[in-house]
Amino acid sequence: MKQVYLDNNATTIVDPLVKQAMEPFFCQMFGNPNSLHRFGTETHPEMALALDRLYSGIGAGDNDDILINSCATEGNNNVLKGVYWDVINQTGKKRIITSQIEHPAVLHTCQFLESKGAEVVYLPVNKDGIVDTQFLKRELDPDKTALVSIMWANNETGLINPIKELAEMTKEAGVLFHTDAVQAVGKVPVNVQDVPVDFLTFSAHKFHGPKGVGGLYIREGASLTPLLHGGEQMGGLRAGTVNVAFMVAMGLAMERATEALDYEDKEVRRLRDKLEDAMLSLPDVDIIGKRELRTPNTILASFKGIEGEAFLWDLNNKGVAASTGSACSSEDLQADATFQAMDVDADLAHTGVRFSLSRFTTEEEIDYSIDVVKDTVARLREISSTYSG
Ligand code: 7TS
Repeated sequence: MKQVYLDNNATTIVDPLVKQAMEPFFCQMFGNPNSLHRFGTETHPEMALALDRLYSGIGAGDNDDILINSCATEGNNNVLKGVYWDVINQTGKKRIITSQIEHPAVLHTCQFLESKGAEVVYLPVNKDGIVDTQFLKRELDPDKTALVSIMWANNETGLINPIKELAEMTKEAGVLFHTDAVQAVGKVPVNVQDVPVDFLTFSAHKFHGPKGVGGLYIREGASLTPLLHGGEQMGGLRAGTVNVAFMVAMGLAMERATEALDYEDKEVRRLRDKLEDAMLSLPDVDIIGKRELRTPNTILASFKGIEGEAFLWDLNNKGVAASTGSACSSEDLQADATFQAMDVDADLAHTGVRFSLSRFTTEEEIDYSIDVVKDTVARLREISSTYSG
């Protein structure tokens, strides 16, 4: 049976060239980069190249830092807990402003910090499903606020926040700004020259790198207490022997994802729109968020009267892999807050299904998925009408 992977917001296939690039670091160039012998030092040029690729990928300056870490969850924890130690615990500024639609890596960390005395404001989204600068303006009291943390693009809806405006407003107020850019890197241009963020998190497995490696960008001058203490790796900002293979892989994955941005914007978008149009040709289907406000690869669709999980099950049986939202929040969709703000039918919370493409998705796969979606919707609706009849 044909297998079509349409859950690329959860994770992506490793680019075969990226896999090939990390191969030598397991059994040949396996030295600890901190060792002084040849086994250690021979890894340095490849590590420097990987860093260069990461810096160019997001437009980082020479004096900025990019910490190589284990994932975006770690990066988000590092920023929020670091600011807790550095600012909230040391000054009268107790407030963190975030949004209701963040990934649990931010939301649950904020809830933990609330239990330790931080005051957290969870901004709602507007009728377009994005965080409005006006909402931020109301809460952004520089005397009280330690950090603003707003995601670049949402993982469930693909909706892109006005991140430049939000970051500029925060900077003008003299407050630190963090963005979780996990769902933006490799999908839309991400450039810290244009957007004045202090901290930015990304994760290799969302742009065709391996799982278990990520990056945390720190702008020059913004300091952050480390999450991990120990050795002097990463200039003392993150202790622990660097995973050289994964660092090299992430560098190449970043370069290739950045080079493919044009393809993403045109071809991935075209295939996404083709699938979306086919869904919209069916009765009682809603798609969340305007197309032009979304990353080019994402659709969150609701098929009225069809329970999301039943739908996924049927799709899976026919070889199409989609999801009911974040694999990280198993019960409710993170997007519940979005639905409320957008006045979307409450039923959607149970009927929402996310389809996310990548540059490895083919036209043939989309055509097959369209047939499967149409058949499945017809079949499930027939069953439900038989029962209700
Ligand atoms: N932030 C965002 C916006 C994400 O989408 C995810 C993963 C993470 C952080 C966590 O990344 P990790 O590197 O720590 O794994 N999101 C999803 C998802 O939408 N479905 O499965 C995982």
